[in-house]
Amino acid sequence: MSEAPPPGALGPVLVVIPTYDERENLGPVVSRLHAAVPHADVLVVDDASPDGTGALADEMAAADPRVRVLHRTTKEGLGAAYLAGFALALRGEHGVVVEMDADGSHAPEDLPALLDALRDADLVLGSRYVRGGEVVNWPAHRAWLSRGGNLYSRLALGVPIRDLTGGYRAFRRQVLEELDLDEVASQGYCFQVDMAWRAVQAGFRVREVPITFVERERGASKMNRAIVGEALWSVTRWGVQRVLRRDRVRT
Ligand SMILES: Nc1nc2c(ncn2[C@@H]2O[C@H](COP(=O)(O)OP(=O)(O)OP(=O)(O)O)[C@@H](O)[C@H]2O)c(=O)[nH]1
Ligand SMILES: [Mg+2]
Repeated sequence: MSEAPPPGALGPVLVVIPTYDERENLGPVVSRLHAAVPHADVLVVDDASPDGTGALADEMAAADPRVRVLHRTTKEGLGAAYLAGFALALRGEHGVVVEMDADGSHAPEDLPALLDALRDADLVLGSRYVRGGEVVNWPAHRAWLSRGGNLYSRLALGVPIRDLTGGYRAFRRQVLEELDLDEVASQGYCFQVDMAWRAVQAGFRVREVPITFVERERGASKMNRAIVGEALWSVTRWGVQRVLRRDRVRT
């Protein structure tokens, strides 16, 4: 990792990028990231991708001190990959930890705006569904699934957040230190709702900034029915718990 002290009072920035079969995408996304935010360190978390993304990441790390790789032996989902990345991040000195997909959907060019918003927030969510946010090239069924999932999550949890399921985020280190990450069991995209919900409940300041989300051009999606089912079940459970807690306080 680079040793130079970065600008900004929040401290060095670590961008965690989970990868599973992203060989064609990882190089371009990290180049774009370093063009946009040159001081950002990168932690690639690869789950033994069959296409050799892990080996490519090792080559990138050998050539660039800002890049590190965490190799995991089995594919355990996005949530587990991020949790492993966060645990490693917290052993280091970074003051800001960013979540970013490897497939180019999260434009590295939007990262300065996320980091800027973190000055007066604890968690910044890149949002497709606030004014100025956008989704490009999504088929109708993906758009409806995402809109419906977000509407359901917002109503069930009672939070005024438009994009709870997005995965482009910047955390102040303190958020990851204070949340009980050992308790987070969500594996797929439900992980994103889980983390935002925990941050809100813990009283952290959560802010949304608009992003332009572009559907991947290369490689395959890892989205599947099990991931959607997990999210639906978990959000429903959290929503019911919230209502029961509220009723208990009233009586
Ligand atoms: N390490 C690891 N990374 C994963 C796993 N599942 C997904 N990812 C990565 O997480 C990011 C998001 O996954 P995507 O497949 O792009 O999911 P998505 O954005 O909902 O789907 P698309 O819109 O089709 O791209 C990508 O960088 C994936 O490579 C996993 O089990 N382990
Ligand atoms: Mg994607």
